[in-house]
Amino acid sequence: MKKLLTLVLIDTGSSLLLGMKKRGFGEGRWNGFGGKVEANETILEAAKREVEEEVGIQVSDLVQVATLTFSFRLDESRVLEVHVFKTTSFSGQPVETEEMKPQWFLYDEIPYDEMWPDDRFWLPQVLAGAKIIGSFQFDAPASPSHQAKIETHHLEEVVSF
Ligand code: 8OG
Repeated sequence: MKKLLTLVLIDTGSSLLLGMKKRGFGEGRWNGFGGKVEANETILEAAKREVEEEVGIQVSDLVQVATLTFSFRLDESRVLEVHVFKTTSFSGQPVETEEMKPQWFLYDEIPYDEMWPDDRFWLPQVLAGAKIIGSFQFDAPASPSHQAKIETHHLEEVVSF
């Protein structure tokens, strides 16, 4: 079954707010903020809720910049569809939570080696203003002991969502 997830990039135009994931799926990696869409909410509502829960700020003016689909050869039952949004508007101060430790990174200091391996394929394009539909096939879902490898990927630039 396909699982719907959100990912929010808080972006000033020259730096990006990332969080070090402290627990769960993606632990030990820097990422934007997001998580699962619950049954009673829209994708956009989920995106805003997750940012507030994970880093304590309120975001508005979210613009969708990517839809990324992830599949895993060794676990075909698992397919993730991640809706990625970008915004420059937020209120409040980023705070560390049980889930994430936030830090601002200048664009040329983004720590791709400590991020999901697909991010280096699509994130630079998104930060440069592109909108992307992407799909990535990994060998297996990542676990702390296993660095998942990308086997195939496909990216397409779109005009709008
Ligand atoms: O609820 P949970 O923390 O498990 O949500 C996972 C978060 O990680 C969610 O924001 C979506 C995001 N995510 C993936 N896969 C990938 C990926 O390959 N790259 C990036 N940058 N984020 C991902 O689930």
